[in-house]
Amino acid sequence: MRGPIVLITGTPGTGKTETSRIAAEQLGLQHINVSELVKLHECHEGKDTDFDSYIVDDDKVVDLLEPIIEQSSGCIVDFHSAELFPERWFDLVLVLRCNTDVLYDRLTERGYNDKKRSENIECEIMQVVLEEARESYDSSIVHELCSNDLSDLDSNVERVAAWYKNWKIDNAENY
Ligand code: DAT
Repeated sequence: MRGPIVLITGTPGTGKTETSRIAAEQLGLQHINVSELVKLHECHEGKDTDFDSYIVDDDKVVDLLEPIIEQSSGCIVDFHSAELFPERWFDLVLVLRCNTDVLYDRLTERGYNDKKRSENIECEIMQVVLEEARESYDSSIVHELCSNDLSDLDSNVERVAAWYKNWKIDNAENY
């Protein structure tokens, strides 16, 4: 039986990678940073020069991840989009949210150009990723979490840990 699969999603800069990295390390789960895999395995159709970002080939991403997910003993998938993955993959979907002033500073620090930063802030204001997640997965597994400061980071990691503990109890016979 495969292990628990968690999706941590949200607008770029909301803290997906940081949250996933710490939670995965603490819980002994694999961290799958999909953006890194897109670059490494060229699951894209080149770069959108206006936005300085890769045009992701969704089918290639799903084909690449499918065997990894199916054989996983437990992992956290980290990506800024929630709609390209099959619904059956995930046991828990966390959507990280951020205040716009906080996000503005993080994206500035990351060196995003004005257009890319504005696009992402608008995406956060319009709750694009949250809506995607709500449309793609059962509402009972989708949760919205604040990720503005370090206490949020701690409590979000704790949230994953508490969920994982329960998952292990519920799946004790098979896992
Ligand atoms: P993402 O993977 O969503 O693009 P990230 O994990 O790379 O975001 O985080 C962006 C920056 O913000 C990085 O410098 C770490 C910091 N950060 C992430 N979550 C945070 C939080 N809850 N509180 C304070 N800083 C945070």
